[in-house]
Amino acid sequence: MRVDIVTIFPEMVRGFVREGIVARAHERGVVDLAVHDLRDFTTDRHRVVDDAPFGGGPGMVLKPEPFFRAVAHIRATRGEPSKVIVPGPQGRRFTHETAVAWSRAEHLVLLCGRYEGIDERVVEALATDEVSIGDYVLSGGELAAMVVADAVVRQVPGVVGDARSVSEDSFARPWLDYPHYTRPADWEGRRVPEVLLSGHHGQVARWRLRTALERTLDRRPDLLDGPGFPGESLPQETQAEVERVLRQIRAERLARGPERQEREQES
Ligand code: JD8
Repeated sequence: MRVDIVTIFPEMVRGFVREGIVARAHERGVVDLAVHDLRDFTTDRHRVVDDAPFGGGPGMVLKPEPFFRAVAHIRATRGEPSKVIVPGPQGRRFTHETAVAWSRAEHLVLLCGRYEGIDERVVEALATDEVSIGDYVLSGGELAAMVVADAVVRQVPGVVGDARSVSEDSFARPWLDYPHYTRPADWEGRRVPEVLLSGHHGQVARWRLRTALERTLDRRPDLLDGPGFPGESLPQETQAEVERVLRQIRAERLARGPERQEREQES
């Protein structure tokens, strides 16, 4: 897979490319990620990339020409992109499903905005997709582009060493992960749950499913009544087990009473 990121802050993105998952994918020859400085595609002496918005108002807007020249350069030197993605708060939500779908693409281009954003004609003429990574305000598209690249690249076969780590990722399942522990078994009096030291794989699996579902009920109940639940791709017996454990947790909580539950959640 090829990935090209166009930005006015190439050094910000290069750090991400040098470390972690994308670097590993690059070493393994699975992903080829290139960062392009938008200023290299200006034609004026001062390399100006922004201008005041038509219609007035605060801030600056990124000019169209450098983006058109950058994408033409990428087409000529790196081939026709499968997708040209513009991260922005006006985009459709980027989700795990999007990451999985885009991991099958041959060539992704990500265009990063700054200031008030990018001239809309760039989005109209060049973008295949406009995506937002979440409901909070970032100062530019770079962090969002890196989030998208990271999430997509780790779905490409051969990037994450142990394929189980990918298929067992939370959001690959429609509930949250269970808590993790490593040595020592006692850290200043804080003990690892006894069942994890027991060597009983069946008990460990049941404990993990139960704590995962308890956390999900507490922190992300929306995941459990969403349309993605209990998940079409899960084996039937897993689905049935999940439903059974959920009913059990809910029944226990009802029996315990709501006041006690609130106190327990605080501690
Ligand atoms: C791209 C410029 C900043 C946007 C004025 C401050 C994505 N989930 C997300 N939150 N924010 C962004 C995002 C923000 C961006 C740009 C992405 C380019 N800004 C602007 C308009 C209003 N500010 C994002 N994906």
